[in-house]
Amino acid sequence: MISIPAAPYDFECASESTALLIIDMQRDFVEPGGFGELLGNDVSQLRSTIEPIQRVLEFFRIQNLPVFHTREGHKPDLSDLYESKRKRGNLSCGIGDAGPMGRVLIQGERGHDIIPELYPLPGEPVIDKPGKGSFYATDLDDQLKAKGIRSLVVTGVTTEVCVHTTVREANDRGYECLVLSDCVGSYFPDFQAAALKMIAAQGGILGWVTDSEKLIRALQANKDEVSI
Ligand code: TIU
Repeated sequence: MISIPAAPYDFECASESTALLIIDMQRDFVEPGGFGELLGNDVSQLRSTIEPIQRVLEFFRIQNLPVFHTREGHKPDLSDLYESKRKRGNLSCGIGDAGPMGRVLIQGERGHDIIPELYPLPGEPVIDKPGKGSFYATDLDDQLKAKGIRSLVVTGVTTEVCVHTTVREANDRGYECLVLSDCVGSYFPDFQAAALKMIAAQGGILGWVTDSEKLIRALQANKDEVSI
């Protein structure tokens, strides 16, 4: 077992049953002209997550540990888009409309794709999801079970929306989630702080919180021990 310093107490996991989950690191959320900006947000708030996620991703890749990416978005015919979601926000340019990076939040469009800094390698699963949670209307649970995954290292955007929804869904399905505070981002600094507190409060009611450096240090120490 690997022990990672975290709040509210050390997170214990085994490397063979742990995966990295990178949630919705798409142009539509982190680059100007995408869905995030059309919603009125300052997307630069999210960009500090990119470098720490890159370091964690590189570590998982070098160690041959499983990595899952997700993308929020909809089919070009909008058959998986509820009217309630389409109308939300009364946007003049909303989901499915033509925006600066193609049709907003639509599969196959430039804005929908994952940013080049974190682009999936061939063979890394990419879960396309129509909702905020990564489990709703996807086969993520089946894919994790097939690989024997029990623990998720959670990164991505946005902390209080898709990250929180995913952590809650995972929690109710028996997964243990370790959220990396510097690898999850919100458009709202006060939401970021509150959302992270909510996860670790009450004895880790939804999971654990640490940062990328503590995770990498613990995984590296475990690897060194194993190879001695
Ligand atoms: N708007 C917002 O904060 N988030 C989303 O719409 N989706 C995700 O969090 N991925």
